[in-house]
Amino acid sequence: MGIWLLFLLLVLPLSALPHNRDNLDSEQQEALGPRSPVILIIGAGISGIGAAEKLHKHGFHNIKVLEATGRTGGRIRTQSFAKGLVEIGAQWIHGPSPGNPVFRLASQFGLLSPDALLEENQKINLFSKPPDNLVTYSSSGKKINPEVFANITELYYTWLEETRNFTDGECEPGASVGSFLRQKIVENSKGWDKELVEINLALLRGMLNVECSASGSHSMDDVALCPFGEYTMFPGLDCTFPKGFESLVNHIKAPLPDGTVILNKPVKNIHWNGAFRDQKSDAYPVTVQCEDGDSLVADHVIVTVPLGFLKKQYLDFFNPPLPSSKIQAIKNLGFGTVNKILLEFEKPFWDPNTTYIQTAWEGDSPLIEPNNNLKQNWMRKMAGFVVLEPPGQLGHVLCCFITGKEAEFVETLTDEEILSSMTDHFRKITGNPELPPPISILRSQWHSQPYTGGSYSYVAVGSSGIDVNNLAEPLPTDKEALKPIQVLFAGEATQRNYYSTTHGALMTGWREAQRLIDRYPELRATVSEAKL
Ligand code: 6YU
Repeated sequence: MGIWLLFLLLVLPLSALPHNRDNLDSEQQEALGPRSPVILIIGAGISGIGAAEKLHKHGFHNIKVLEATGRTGGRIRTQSFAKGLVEIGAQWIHGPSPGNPVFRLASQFGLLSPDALLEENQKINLFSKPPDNLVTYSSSGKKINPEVFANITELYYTWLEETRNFTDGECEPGASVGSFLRQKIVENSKGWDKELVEINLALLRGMLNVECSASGSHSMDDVALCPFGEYTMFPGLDCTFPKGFESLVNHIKAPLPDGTVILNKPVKNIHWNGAFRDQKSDAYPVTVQCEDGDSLVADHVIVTVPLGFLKKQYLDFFNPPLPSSKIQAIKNLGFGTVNKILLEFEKPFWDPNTTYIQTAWEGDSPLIEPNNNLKQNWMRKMAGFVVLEPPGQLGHVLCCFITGKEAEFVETLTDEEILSSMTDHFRKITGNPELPPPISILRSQWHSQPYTGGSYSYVAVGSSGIDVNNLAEPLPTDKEALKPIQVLFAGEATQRNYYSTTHGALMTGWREAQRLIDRYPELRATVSEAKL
């Protein structure tokens, strides 16, 4: 401990510190009366709502969740489309098994289908695998022999598994998952039959596009190799919510008293490390300024805004500014765009048991830089079409994923432009020039959402899991430990092993709630254990 810090500890009277109960002894706390700490949570996604519910359950009654938009759920967003409900954000519980808190809550609330609850499904251990009953067309309309696809896929998944075997310090600086896979492809392609080279390369390009949508990156060359294996999967066969993913958020928030969540309340900035007074003249270390001119004081603020928002706003959002470790983390970590385009058809042009339709674009290869004429080539980035289930309840709907710069470009197109390109594409691959166009379209535009700025985070080349930890670190940081915790950070990008997922986000909301719960043992004593 520095000599000055020791000196301060000995001489500084408690009253000189910002008013916070965890600096006071029990007599002083009693004299202060039973004021519950004021906690503001910024953002009503699953991390913010999860934090609020946990704090409420543990006896904290002075909580407000400030949400910029007119709805809760954030990147969990269920909408009506075709004859049923679809997701334009999170879709699957990745790894639905008891270790996964989203699965646990969804099961408790009775939100899952009987299949999803089968024990044998919870035990399936998958990192990544191609969908069953998949059909592949070449861009000029030839059906690709499933055996050709199966052979190259098997190789690809072996290499992909290998990308997870590195640990810190084992990689060249700048090594990416993309560069590793490319090296494997170059080495292996020397042994391929001549007539398979073009199709294998086109198929591998498509697999890298799928990988971009899992990682949320423009290119796998942007995703750092060494920390890639830190991302952890729970076992279980991915499943969906029959009544929509938002049904989970609605259940989590149900116990919160009316008025806890304030919608259409964008926060402009957070002033911390101060002594801000409320009407009763109590002093608080933090005040939050809203875009509508309101200011709210707080003992603690939990910031759950997406990394995409922080990347644009971190300079103006915090006063005093963030420490350099946090700024570096915000700049270094990746946050890309993954969008969905949903298309409804009057009648399916695919066989009833098909679950996935993909295109191998002739001439494409992971060994050649993609042409960057986005207007002409955006469709080549499509990762394929998932056939959404069940057709009986939903209608005939295909959902396509598109990532990166191409996804951002598509956000600028009109529905008509997208429909026209899609119709041409389906006519070409099926060889049916009369194929009827889709009857309706719905798509996400996550990049243009001002309070999101993209889809989810990844550990980019030049960053590591340490950046994720630094982003999660509360303020003031340890060096200023004399001060109580004021600003806490949650949200998917702050979870080192489960980033980019709903369960990762929920874990971080709970983590930060627990950090506060641990600081107020006297509140814990007021809550019966049965409630917890
Ligand atoms: C999952 C899945 N999934 C698809 C797509 C997307 C995401 N995810 P939120 O943003 O929810 O909340 C913050 C709030 O803050 C928000 O409401 C803002 O409005 C508000 N806010 C911002 N600024 C503010 C201000 N100034 N004032 C006030 N409020 C403000 N996850 O589990 N399964 O299938 C998918 C998918 C298209 C966009 C997903 C999926 C990611 C989750 O949706 C996301 O992590 C959480 O919802 C975030 O919650 P939150 O609370 O943190 O923020 C190896 C390896 C690779 C690693 N990746 C593998 C996993 C792949 C991820 N899966 C993707 C697939 C799909 C389809």
